[in-house]
Amino acid sequence: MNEPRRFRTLFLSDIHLGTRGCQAEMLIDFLREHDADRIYLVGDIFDGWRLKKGWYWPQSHNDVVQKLLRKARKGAEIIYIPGNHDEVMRTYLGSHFGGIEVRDRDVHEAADGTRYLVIHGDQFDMVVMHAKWLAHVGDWAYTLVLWLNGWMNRIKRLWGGQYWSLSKWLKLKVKQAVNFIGAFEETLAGEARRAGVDGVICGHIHHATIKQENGIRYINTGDWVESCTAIAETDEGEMVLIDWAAISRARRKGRIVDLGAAKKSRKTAGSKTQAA
Ligand SMILES: [Mn+2]
Repeated sequence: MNEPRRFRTLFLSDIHLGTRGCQAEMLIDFLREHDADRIYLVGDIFDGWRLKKGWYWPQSHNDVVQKLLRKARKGAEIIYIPGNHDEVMRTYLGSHFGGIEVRDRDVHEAADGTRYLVIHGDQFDMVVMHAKWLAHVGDWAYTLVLWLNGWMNRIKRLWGGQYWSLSKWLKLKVKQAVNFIGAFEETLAGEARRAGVDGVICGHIHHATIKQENGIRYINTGDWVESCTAIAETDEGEMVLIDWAAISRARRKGRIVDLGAAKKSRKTAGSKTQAA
């Protein structure tokens, strides 16, 4: 087995452990093959809303947790930034669990000096919904909407919190969803600017990307429900998007090619033996 590929930092979000949609096996493979000095868990790591409706926790979901704890034991710094589906973790801000620290948001300084705000992103749902009129009002209204957003989430949860699936929504209303993604990216980039940093790394909308948005670096980690993506920082501070589903697919195809290559090399080796 190959040595795991080491990065300076890994960013993972929207794993949704505790739901049938969670691609735990894919994530276990990914964690087996990747290591980092620092790992950010950028929210919705487990799905408290779903678990409250009915307990679903197969062995593979345990294995994901064990793999992460093991990385922490071996010296990785792990920072847990809660999201809306695991917002129960927001009551533990500043706490440590088996070497994992819980923070509401963080500023990550990359090796090249670029500073990123790391946040899940649900805090801005209402800002995104009302982006148009919020652009015309003052700072106090923006702050008020952020505050309301927190309460809206709490009320939603009290009512049993309808499970919000972006993919389902995408299929229903493609055009509006595209607009929503655009507005989300703009809002989060705006928040990074307010925080006085160069970029933002977030999750929440299950749509992985690395782009420039009005002079701000916008990075989304994607998810482990559909896309199986992660963001990794190299030792030089470069941010790369790892599409693990695509890599796994290519490998499955590659295995057939490899078998052919092995046959060929055996033939070559055979002819060499004959010649010798
Ligand atoms: Mn979320």
